Amino acid sequence: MKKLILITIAALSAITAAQAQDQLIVNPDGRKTVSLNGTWHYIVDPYDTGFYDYRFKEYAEDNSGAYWNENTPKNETEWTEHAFKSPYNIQVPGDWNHQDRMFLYYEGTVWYQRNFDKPQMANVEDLYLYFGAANYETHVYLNGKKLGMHKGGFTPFNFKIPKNVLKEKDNFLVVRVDNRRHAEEVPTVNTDWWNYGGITRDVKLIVVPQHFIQKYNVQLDVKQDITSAIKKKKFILTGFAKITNPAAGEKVTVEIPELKIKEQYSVQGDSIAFNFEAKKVSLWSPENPKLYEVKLRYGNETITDKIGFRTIATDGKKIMLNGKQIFLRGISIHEEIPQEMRRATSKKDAEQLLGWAKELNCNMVRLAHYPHNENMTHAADSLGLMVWSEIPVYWTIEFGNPEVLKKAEKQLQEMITRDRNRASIIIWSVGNETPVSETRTKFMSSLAKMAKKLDASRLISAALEVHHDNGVNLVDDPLGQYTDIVSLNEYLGWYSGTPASCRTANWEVAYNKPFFISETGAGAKGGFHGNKEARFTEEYQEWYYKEQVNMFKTRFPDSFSGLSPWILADFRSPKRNNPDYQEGWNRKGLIDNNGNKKKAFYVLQAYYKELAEQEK
Ligand code: GCB
Repeated sequence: MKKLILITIAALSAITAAQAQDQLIVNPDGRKTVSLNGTWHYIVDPYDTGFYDYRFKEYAEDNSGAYWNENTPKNETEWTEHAFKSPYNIQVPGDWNHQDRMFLYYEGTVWYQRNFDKPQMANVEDLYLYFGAANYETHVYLNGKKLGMHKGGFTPFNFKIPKNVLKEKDNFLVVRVDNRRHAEEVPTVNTDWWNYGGITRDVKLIVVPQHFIQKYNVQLDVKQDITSAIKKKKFILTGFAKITNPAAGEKVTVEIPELKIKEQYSVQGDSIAFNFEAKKVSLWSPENPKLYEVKLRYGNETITDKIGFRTIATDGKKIMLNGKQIFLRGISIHEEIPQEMRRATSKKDAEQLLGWAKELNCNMVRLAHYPHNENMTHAADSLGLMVWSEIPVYWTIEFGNPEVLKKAEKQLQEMITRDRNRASIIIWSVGNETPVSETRTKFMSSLAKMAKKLDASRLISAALEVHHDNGVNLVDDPLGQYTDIVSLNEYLGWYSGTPASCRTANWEVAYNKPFFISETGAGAKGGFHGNKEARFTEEYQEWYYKEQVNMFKTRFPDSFSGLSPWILADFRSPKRNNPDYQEGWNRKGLIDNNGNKKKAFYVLQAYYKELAEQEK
């Protein structure tokens, strides 16, 4: 009996170990990698036939019916009911929805498969399989063995490949991706965006030595007085590195050649924390998106990154970038290429979206409503666009469920771990339009506190809703106590009244903090013209923007510190079913689904130009 218990415990811990997600390795592109992007095979499996047996029990690992097992019949008499082969081909990265019409509305399981050979490189000591993201629940199998599982559609994850599982040739990699929505997930079942499924971001093998730096951070010390540092041209840089499997006596070198910095640190336990002085640092800003090459060396590995240095803080009602007040000229963006009805993934996609934001004279973008791919944050770094980055805690999720909080916390942690070296990111947002209640405020404030604890060098926010009180638009959501910036989604003239309501609206913010409009917008079908009172005409949207701008200039509190209107481009949403004007599109884009600019684009562009000129 005792023996049996021991065996069971051993078996259970083996499963947990296999399924636990390995610590996220940051900056794969700054290391040795082999891309596994390209053409994969797939099986669509709405009934999860490849996962459960006919009693609907999960298959044993070695069962030949399980789709993670290669099951090629040796001759025509052998039974088999699955195989991965052409023409069932799918591109990775890429949502499945746009790849074949039959996938447009699909929500369920798709199995992906490809083969790969062991990379032929010097120092291949350990291999990790890395996914930029897959939406939503992903199970990964190699040569019939489960490597692990990950939940969350917009953050990266990796699994170590055990040496005894890897073969020299023809490794059989199978990935089960399920994008079904569930009440107890993050996001929950109800969102105003398309539930694109699949392996939406890059897949790669990361080649690391046995002892390596898993994550690190190099930044300006937020505790220094930045104005005097600028005057004296003397700055304190600070940071850390965390080592996987540290080797006795091995040191970490941090090098910034252009600043003539080369420092060595001994590892304490599994990490180093550092602080050093740097002279004449050219600070990162929208006007000067300066990035320095930073190298971190440990043992056989040198990781290369490009990092900008800047500080972001608040001073009463002001937002301060490098010690100077800044107004955020933003725009909200979904990670979607409207002309092709698909998720944005590549560098080129990022350049299209952020290029439009630059044309609009933006200095900031709100990447809604989930962490966007790394090409976006890297492009923002080099284009000089400040970023609001958000986790998909959206609308009414299960705030009373502690498991849901854990899921949100995990996504927050993954987002911050991945992107904390991006100078462009100035705001971590913990959610959007969550309905006020005690339970929700407890949930949301614990996320805000966690974000601060993980990264004290950025501002925390969340998009809130207005409270109508005796003819006043009052921004007094109790969550505002926990955020650095009080942000509001405001649709005056679209969801209530006409744009003319802006002329008489009264505004009050209950906090002595910067006030930010995280959304405002109106729908218009590109190319549809008419009377400005008529909904969905470009003229209505243009009028809306004119009245809004006028209200910002004349009736807004002095804490008004920026805006990110909704939204750069039209985006797909199953919730938008007006048959004449929407047809499955949220039409609040300033750019339509063919890439054409609507009239309102030019109103915002002119306002931003004016603001930019005032700043000079
Ligand atoms: C909002 C939501 C956003 C919607 C938008 C709209 O407040 O935050 O996700 O898409 O309104 O168009 O109504």
